[in-house]
Amino acid sequence: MASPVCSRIAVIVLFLAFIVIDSGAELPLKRFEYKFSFKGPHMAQKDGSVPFFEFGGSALASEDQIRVTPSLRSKRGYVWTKNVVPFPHWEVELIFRVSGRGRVGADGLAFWYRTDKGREGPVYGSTDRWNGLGVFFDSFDNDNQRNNPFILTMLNDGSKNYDHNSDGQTQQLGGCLRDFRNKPYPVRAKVEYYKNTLTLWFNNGMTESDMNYELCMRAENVILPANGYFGISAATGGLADDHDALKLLTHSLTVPASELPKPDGRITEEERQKFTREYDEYYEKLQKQKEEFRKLHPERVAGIGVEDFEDPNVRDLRLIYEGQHGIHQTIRELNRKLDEIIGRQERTLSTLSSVQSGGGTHMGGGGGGTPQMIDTIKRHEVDNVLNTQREISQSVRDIRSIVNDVQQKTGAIHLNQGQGGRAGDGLDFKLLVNELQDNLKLVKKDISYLTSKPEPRLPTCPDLPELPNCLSAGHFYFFMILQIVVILGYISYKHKQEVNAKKFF
Ligand SMILES: [Ca+2]
Ligand SMILES: [Ca+2]
Repeated sequence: MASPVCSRIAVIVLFLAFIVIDSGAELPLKRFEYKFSFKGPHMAQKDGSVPFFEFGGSALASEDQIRVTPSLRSKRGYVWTKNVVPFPHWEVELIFRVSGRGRVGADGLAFWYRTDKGREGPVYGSTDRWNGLGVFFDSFDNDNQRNNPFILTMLNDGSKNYDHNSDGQTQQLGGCLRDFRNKPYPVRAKVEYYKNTLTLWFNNGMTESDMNYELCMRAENVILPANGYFGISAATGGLADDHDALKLLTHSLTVPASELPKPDGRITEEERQKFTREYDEYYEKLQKQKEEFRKLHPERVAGIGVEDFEDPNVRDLRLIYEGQHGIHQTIRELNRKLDEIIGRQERTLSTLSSVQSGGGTHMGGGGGGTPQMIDTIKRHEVDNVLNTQREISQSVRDIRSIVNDVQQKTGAIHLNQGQGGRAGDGLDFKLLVNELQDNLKLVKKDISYLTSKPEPRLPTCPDLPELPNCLSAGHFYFFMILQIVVILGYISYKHKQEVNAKKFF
């Protein structure tokens, strides 16, 4: 039960917060100033100009942006409002893109509010010694302090030269180290000058949102000259970036009436007479109109009385009462809706729990359903559920018949295997298996015999060379020739012996 209470408290706190914000709001009144703004689409006209702006140098306007400089070396471009800014407080949002192929870019882009239109010059494409404010988006690290890209604000009264060599670090009013180059979305800078306070917010372009602003700098007691011009300028150097201004959105800021200095109550006699005269004239006119109304609508005259014209105080009270009544009604309505939602949740939970505890009860025909079920479940939903259940039971029946079929076939196979003595395939199969088993046994036996048998003695050459069991071909021929020579020698010897013996006889 804690959640509904919390919800109601949250709603009430929200209302109170709105009331507090409303009553305590001291935000300036904002008005969009189209003569000091540009944005796409159709930004550039047919002749290439942008209404209420003038530009020069390398600046070029297209449908949806002004390319202040292209990514070419040593370029300078500038854009200025044609008219003098007539309002003392303002907020300017600049949406731009600085993109280049290099890891480091140059030189940077500047937003200006100054008393002259600083055409082509050395300070980010504009002239030096300005009178007013410069907000510099400095890409290139001239002083090698590894602190660029840097966003820097600088005031000047027309006497100072911007020090490029130190990146203006000693001259700045304030700034922040932020990378604004090559971001997925255009980056945004919002400059506000209100009641002598200068504030700069920066959106780093990592998202498309125009809300992700973070504070870059704030300075109080800043006095900017009146009647200045807004401008944008940019420059490239040895390195070059595209500097594209996509939008410039200017709002004038007005101090709320509650904060304006109260009149001291004294008015001149002339003004008093003028107001009195105006009041008399108005009163006479009103009386005349009442008379005319009475003449035109005599039937309603009786109903018109003093009570038809209410006192201003009474009217204020009535408006307050009506407002409170409206809030009261809204809270009651919210309460009612909350109760309704909680009731629905509880019903859903009870339905779920009843289904979980006794899922089969609703299948018997719905007679046992709770009253809430009858209230919430429609006829066609019940039909749908019944149809689905019918389909499911049909599927179950199909599956059961398939399973039976499979069981029967499996049983038949088992039977065939069990009755191995019968003729037919079963017999052949068994014979084949027996044969295979016998063969396998034989093979196994052979293998075990072979593995257990000692290694056969291979014929080897004798250790002694004089008893060769095996001969090489050379030895064989040698002994053969020797034998022939011995036999021939023996034959010739014997023949000689016989010849000698014949000589003695
Ligand atoms: Ca620099
Ligand atoms: Ca630097």
